[in-house]
This record gives sequence, structure tokens and C-alpha cells, in this order.
Amino acid sequence: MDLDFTEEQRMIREMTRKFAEEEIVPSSRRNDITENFPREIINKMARVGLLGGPVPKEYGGSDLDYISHAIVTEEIGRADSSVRTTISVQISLVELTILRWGSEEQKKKYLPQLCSGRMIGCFGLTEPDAGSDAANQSTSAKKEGSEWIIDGRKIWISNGDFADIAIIFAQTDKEKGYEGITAFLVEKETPGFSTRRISGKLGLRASDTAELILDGCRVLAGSMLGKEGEGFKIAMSALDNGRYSVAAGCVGIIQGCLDLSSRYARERRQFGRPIGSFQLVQDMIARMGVDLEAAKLLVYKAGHLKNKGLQSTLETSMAKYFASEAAVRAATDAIQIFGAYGYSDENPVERYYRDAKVATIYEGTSQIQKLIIGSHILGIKAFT
Ligand code: COS
Repeated sequence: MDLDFTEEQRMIREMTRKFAEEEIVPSSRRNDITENFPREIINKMARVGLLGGPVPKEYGGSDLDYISHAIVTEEIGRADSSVRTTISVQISLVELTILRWGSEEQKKKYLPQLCSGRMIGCFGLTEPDAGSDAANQSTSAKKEGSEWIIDGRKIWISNGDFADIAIIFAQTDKEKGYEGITAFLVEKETPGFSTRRISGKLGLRASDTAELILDGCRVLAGSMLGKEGEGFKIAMSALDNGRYSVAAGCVGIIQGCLDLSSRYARERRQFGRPIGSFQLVQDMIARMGVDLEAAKLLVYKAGHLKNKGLQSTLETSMAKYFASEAAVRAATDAIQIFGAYGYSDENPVERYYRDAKVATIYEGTSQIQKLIIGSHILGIKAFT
């Protein structure tokens, strides 16, 4: 594994950071307060290629290697986790899933639209009774002639209200358990498909979260993604990409916390000296610095495997588990270093603190990541 960035990767970081500081940061606080999903920022990101990720150019993507993809995601995460969540879902859960499992026709139809931001995508796996136990899908799809009729509800779906296309997981054969789950591509305009926006979240207040309601929603057989019964594997492989993106976004949060709190620790004086000269403050800065490097290395290790087209479930879960927990630690300590000044929404560390928490929950809780890691190491499944 090469630990040096290429010239191109360095330029991608510089370009993304400049974009984030000019186009995202100025409206982050306002969007957070008003819970406004910044659709126009997503359009701007698309114009400079930031929605194309590792999707090949022939489908309108940016053909990034996975380390560059992480770098972009880190920089957006350092600026605003709501925007980062939007692109994590768009690129990692939707585009890369269609790229891997879609027919040629589906790839040509949807990928250029998604990479150009003309379409927003969402990932409909979670249900009121199927969170960690993702195989326990209640949503059903029944075949009628050349159509499938989908009924059910999906909850906590990022991008859900704005999405033009949803990947929906449904039971097509309840008897078969996880092998009876099938994935479908459902367009927003399909009769029977509706959404309800969810507001009042602790963090990610500018990210669009919704409930999806499928009520006798009819789709053609050609809307199936992959084969009948492949849905659970599709969902798990999608999460290998989604969790990678969440982990990279958390690296961005840790970086942001370290940048702001170390600058403040040098400037802020108490007892006649900079607070950074006190050992208890240095303790927090040192832990943040080590967490940042460790989280990066775990992300890049997973990215290195992805670049080689190798399975990276274990490494991705390690990166997601460590980086999300470290982001919560970093944001907690950053507020501590700023004291009362960190407790106000005028200070970005306050938003880091609220935004970081969900990363230990969505796309598989820290507990689920630990069980995946433990099962891989021991060769013993934690679930029967
Ligand atoms: N890629 C491809 N296939 C995978 C896979 C992956 N990363 N992980 C598992 N699978 C396959 C397995 O190979 C197995 O298929 P076979 O029987 O053909 O070998 C099948 O899926 C079942 O795998 P497993 O038995 O490991 O699943 P479990 O039911 O034991 O555990 C967990 C599944 C709990 C790990 C899973 O349900 C999970 O990740 N839950 C969290 C869901 C989540 O993250 N939700 C967040 C909302 S989405 S934003």
C-alpha cells in the first residue's frame, strides 16, 4: 500500500477544499438552522464533477480511484456533514450499486442523470421493524403479469423527499428469508409512491430525511435491480461502499475539529499563557491527532482493497466503526477546548458534535460493525 498521495490526489484535495470553503461553508449554519436541503449546492457540485465518484466516464462519472473518492468525501465532511451525507448516498449507495448490479440499459438510463445531479437517488432499505436486522423486510413485491406491485414503508431514508429514484428492497418470497429479498429501481413519479419529510433531527439538519410510502406501487419487470432474490447481497455490498464513504466523512469531521481547536488552543490565553500550553489541553489535542491518523489509515487501507477490486467488508467496517467513534470523541473534545464558545451554533464545532453522532448509528451501528469485525476475525457468525 502506497502511503504517498499522487500529484492528482493532492490537486483533488485542494480543489475540493476550495469548493467546500467557497460554496458550502458560507451557508452551512443557515441551512442547519432552517433545515434547508441545499439542492443548488448539489447542482454546483455536479458541475465540477463532485457527484461522479468512481463511476467510469462512459456513464458520466469522474472515474476516481477510491483514495481520491475518500479525499473528496473527507473534504466535504470537513465542511458540512449534511452535504456529505447527500453525496454519500448519491454516489456510494446509489450510483455504485447501479454500476455493479444494474443492466446495461439501467446504467445508461440512470448513471449519467445521477452523476450530473439531474437526478437525486436514495436507498430504501430501513423499515420501522428492519433496522440492524435488515433481512427482516416487511415491504413486499408481488408479481402480476409483467409488473411487480410493491407495498410497504421505508423510514429514515436520506435524500428520500428530494429523490427522483429510489432503490427499494422488498420481499418477493417470504419463505426464503434473506434469499427472498429483491431490489427494484422505483422512480418518484410511479403511482403509489409518496414521501413524508422527517424533521427535528439532532444533527444533519440540512440533509433531507424522509419516510417512503409504497402503496400498490406498480413497476415493470425491467425495474428489477440484479436478479430476483439477490436483494440482500446487493444491500450488503452497497453498504460496503456506503460505510466507506461515512468513514471518510468522519475523517473530515476529525480534521475540522483538530484544525479549529488547535488554532484556538494557541490563541486563547488563560492564567497568562496559551491554553495549549496546559497538559490537559495537549492531551485532548494529541488524542485527536492520533485518532485522525488512525482513521485515515483505516480508510485508505479499505480504499486500497477497493482499488484492487478485492472484498473489503472487514476493513470497511473497521474504518467506519473507528472513524465514527473517533469523530464523536473529537467533536466532544473540541467543544471542551473552546469552552462556552464551543457551545454556540456560531462555532462549527457545535455542529460537528451534533452531526458526528449519527455516523455511529446509520449505515450500521457501531455494535453491528463490531459484530461484523468479530465474525470475520473469529470465523464464527454472530447471527444465526
Ligand atoms: N457483500 C456481499 N454479500 C454479503 C455481504 C457483503 N458485504 N455481507 C453478507 N453478504 C451475504 C453473505 O455472503 C450471505 O450470503 P450466502 O448465504 O449466499 O453466503 C448473506 O449475505 C447473509 O450474510 P450473513 O449471514 O453474514 O448475514 P447476517 O444475517 O448474519 O448479518 C448483518 C447481517 C447484521 C451484518 C446485516 O443485516 C447488517 O449489516 N445489518 C445492518 C444493516 C444496516 O447497516 N442498516 C443501515 C441502514 S441502510 S442506510
